[in-house]
Amino acid sequence: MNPRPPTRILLVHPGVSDSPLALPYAPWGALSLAQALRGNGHEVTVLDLVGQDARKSIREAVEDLVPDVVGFTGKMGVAARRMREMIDELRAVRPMTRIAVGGPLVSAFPDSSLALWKGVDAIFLGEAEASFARWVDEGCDRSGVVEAEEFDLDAVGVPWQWDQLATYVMPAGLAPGFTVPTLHMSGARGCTRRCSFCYLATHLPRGGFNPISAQRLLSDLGGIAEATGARGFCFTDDCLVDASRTGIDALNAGLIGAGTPYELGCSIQLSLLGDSALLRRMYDAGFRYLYVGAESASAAVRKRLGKDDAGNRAAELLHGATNLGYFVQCSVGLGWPGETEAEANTTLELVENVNDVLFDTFRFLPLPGTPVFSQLVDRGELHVAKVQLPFMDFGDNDLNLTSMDDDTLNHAWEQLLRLRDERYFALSPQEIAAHATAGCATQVAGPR
Ligand code: B12
Ligand code: SF4
Repeated sequence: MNPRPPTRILLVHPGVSDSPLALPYAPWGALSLAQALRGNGHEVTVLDLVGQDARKSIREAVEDLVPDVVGFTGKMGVAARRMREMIDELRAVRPMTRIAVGGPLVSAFPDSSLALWKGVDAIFLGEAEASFARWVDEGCDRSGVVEAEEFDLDAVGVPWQWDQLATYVMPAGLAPGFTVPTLHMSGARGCTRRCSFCYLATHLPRGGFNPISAQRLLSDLGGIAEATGARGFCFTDDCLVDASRTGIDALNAGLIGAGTPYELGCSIQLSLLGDSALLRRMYDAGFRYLYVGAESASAAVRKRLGKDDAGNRAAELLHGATNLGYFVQCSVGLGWPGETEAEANTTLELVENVNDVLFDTFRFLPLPGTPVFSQLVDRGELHVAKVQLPFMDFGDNDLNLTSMDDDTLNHAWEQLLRLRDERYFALSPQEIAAHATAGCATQVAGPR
């Protein structure tokens, strides 16, 4: 038991957008920390300030709650800029408040002397339920970089005990592939694979995989359904279907045993679409939506990225899943290191020829902390100023790391956007409305 008096903690998700329309993904990281901290007797408030005026909203929040500690979730791009504005405002109005930041932005920029962390007392690497709780219990005195510690996720599960959660449930029919009110969430941390461009491996202690058990997940889905009315659940993790399949097998069995009470969706690896027994079993358990981070249809590009060897069969695999009754969404990118025109064309052909799948598109930007990023820097092929990088949004940049000249790459990119938009506008008005509303929550349109 913590011997100190309870600490008043405000956890803030600054939001990935200046628009309130980007609401539909709950601040799960902050909610998970809050559950762990409450277990130690602290008073915790979680606020998602997405779309609100950054300076005004944080000023009002601290005037209202008077916290001892404010913790921010750090993410890249617009989210990083919003976080900076909030920290500057907070330092101006309440200079004595302890400020902590965690989240993917810290794992990508783990140097506490960077201007990015000016005014911040401590930055937390990776999963922070255990390390942040310890920091608070010890009086919030430690400064600088705080390492992650192992934590059994079943201790908090899916942290749904939050009075705002129902506002993140999409009404029936609005989330692509779902016919019931649907909530997007995370059921695991990290990944069992090791793609060379992916940031996730740097985010977990020792680069691991940390799932919530199927038993705990099932119990939390029941709690969420009762509390919010959600009957659809979409898992955004790349690894709900992990390499060992232990978790998904147990989840399927539990769902079928419970009479298949929900519609479900998840991300899945391209090659796994070839396992029709797995897909049928998932369908029987209630899965209806699959998100495939294909990245490229070129087998050679995929090999360089450490992906599986399914590139040549991408069209066949995607069709296979839609034929089984799934709504399939697939993300592809251009601009991969060393990518040739022929390799880019393979991806364009996939998008042109596969008509029953919705495609997300992005233009690759390497993530700090990944093998690809280090290789490019070592070879002198990447010269992005480190101070700017945290504030850049992935997916839309003019970096050229390919073997193509700028005109060829730009032309390929325009073609990809045209193909994507043609598909998009071929949808019915209802489907467009659904996709536009659901867009930012159903996809991680970028390097994952
Ligand atoms: C859902 C999701 C989205 C959704 C919703 C995002 C939103 N509204 O915040 C959408 C689709 C909008 C999205 C967009 C993007 N995303 Co995204 N997304 C995810 C995903 C799949 C799940 C996030 C999640 O809920 N995790 C589970 C929660 C519980 O974990 P967590 O938030 O990390 O929290 C833990 C720690 O980070 C830490 N922590 C968090 N907050 C705090 C606060 C304090 C004070 C402390 C101490 C600790 C702490 O402790 C928490 C508990 O352990 C992750 C991958 C992943 N599995 O994490 C990628 C991920 C976060 N996204 C990523 C990227 C690249 C993007 C995009 C940039 C892609 C693009 N092309 O534009 C955009 C931009 C948005 C942005 N600025 O972040 C990268 C982040 C890379 C980076 N270094 O920042 C990730 C890690 C994917 C990857 N493998 O690379 N994303
Ligand atoms: S890109 Fe996806 S599959 Fe590859 S390591 Fe990252 S999360 Fe795992």
